[in-house]
Amino acid sequence: MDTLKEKFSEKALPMAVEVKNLIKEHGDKKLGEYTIAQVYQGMKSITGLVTETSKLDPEEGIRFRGYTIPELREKLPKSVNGGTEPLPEGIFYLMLVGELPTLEDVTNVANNWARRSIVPKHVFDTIDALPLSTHPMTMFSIGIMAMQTESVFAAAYKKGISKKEYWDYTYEDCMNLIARLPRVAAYIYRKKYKNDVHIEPDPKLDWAANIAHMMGYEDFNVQRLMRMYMTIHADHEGGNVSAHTTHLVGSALSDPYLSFAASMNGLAGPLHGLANQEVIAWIMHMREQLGGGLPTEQQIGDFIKKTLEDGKVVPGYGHAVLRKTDPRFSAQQDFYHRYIAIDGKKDDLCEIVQTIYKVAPPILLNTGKIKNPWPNVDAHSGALLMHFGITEFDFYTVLFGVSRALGVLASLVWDRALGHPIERPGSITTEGIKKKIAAMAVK
Ligand code: CMX
Repeated sequence: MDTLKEKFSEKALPMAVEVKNLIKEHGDKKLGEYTIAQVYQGMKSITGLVTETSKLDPEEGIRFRGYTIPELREKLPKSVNGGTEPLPEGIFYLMLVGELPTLEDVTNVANNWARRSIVPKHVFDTIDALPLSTHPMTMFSIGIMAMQTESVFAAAYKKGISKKEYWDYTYEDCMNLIARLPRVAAYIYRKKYKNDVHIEPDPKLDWAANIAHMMGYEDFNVQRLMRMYMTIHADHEGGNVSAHTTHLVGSALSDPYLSFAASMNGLAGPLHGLANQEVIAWIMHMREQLGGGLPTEQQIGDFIKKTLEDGKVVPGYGHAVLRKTDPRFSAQQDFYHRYIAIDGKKDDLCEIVQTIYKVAPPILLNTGKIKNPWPNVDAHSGALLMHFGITEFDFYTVLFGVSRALGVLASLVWDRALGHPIERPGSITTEGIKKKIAAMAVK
């Protein structure tokens, strides 16, 4: 058993007993109530899931095992080669076992993933069989599905295993998947945009730096960005579409490949992860309409109003839970000011992102219906990638997906360790709701 797995089992197995007892003793206590509006409108704020890895506060933003993003940027181990941003291996360790890792722990995770990172050839062949015009997220999801042949959980289940062993095989699948995703993502990138010329992983590089390397970017600042990007996108508690989908599909004991591919299909939606692509497309469209250059505050304001008038969403703004500026947006702003906007240098696109941040919130607030007028993670991420020459913005959600694997797969291992059963919420018809309203009126 590898050291991380051993550490996980030491934490999770006693907790599984604790949770069983907790349900036995306190299972009939109430956590909250919900309204008809919540049932119709996406179950917002209904606590219906247990997720150990992170918790989202509407005002403060995400905490990973109790730590905010600024705390993690300071406390998580960095690359010994002059790194200033956390290594994503560290946030995975933290999410999985609930303790801040040492540099040695992080190096062990990195070596563990490197050992598991070989992607079978038929996965590349499957991606190759798709038309080049296929969206990168579709290629990614299909690539993950093609890799399902490797599921040790599915193989063990077929042979027959005890429920007590589920977490063990799930752990193996999740570690293998995380180890292999960078190669699959980079393969899609190079196939689609770089004449199908591929770059082998560099065993000396960490997981995130290797993504940059295999995509063809060796600049230290790109490695730095990739480490931060992979850390801040990793998890956003359990109810978002990608996390919830992994949990839901996994609850049917579909193996981690099936569960994660399903979640990536959700991340590919424009109201979720695809918003990072949409933000850049929207800004490009605005600049095109204005004949290029840096748009003024007035012009940006007018374009936002026009977007709303046309019945479209302003991408990168709003959130189902957050009610303040997303700390993941602030971390990226900080990255821009710390590493790019220095010595009088500026980046046009990043500057436009800052101006939108100034102009958009009052306009969105003024609609009277948008609950959160502040930017989310996707409002900034594309501009940073564009700055470093990664201009193929329909690829951006794949990077989000690689990062999201860290959180949702750590959660999936917990789901199996705690023995969470199949998910099956009840539903009601509108007729049923009307009857309930009528019954309430009589009382
Ligand atoms: N632009 C225009 N209208 C918006 C809006 C935005 N950025 N955000 C919310 N609204 C609208 C909703 O569409 C809804 O309109 P209707 O009543 O006509 O249906 C109304 O305001 C109320 O919505 P809400 O309760 O404030 O927001 P929701 O929880 O329903 O939706 C989200 C949240 C993120 C889907 C929404 O804010 C949105 O569409 N934002 C733009 C897309 C985006 O950036 N998504 C990325 C989110 C982060 C991520 O998952 O990666």
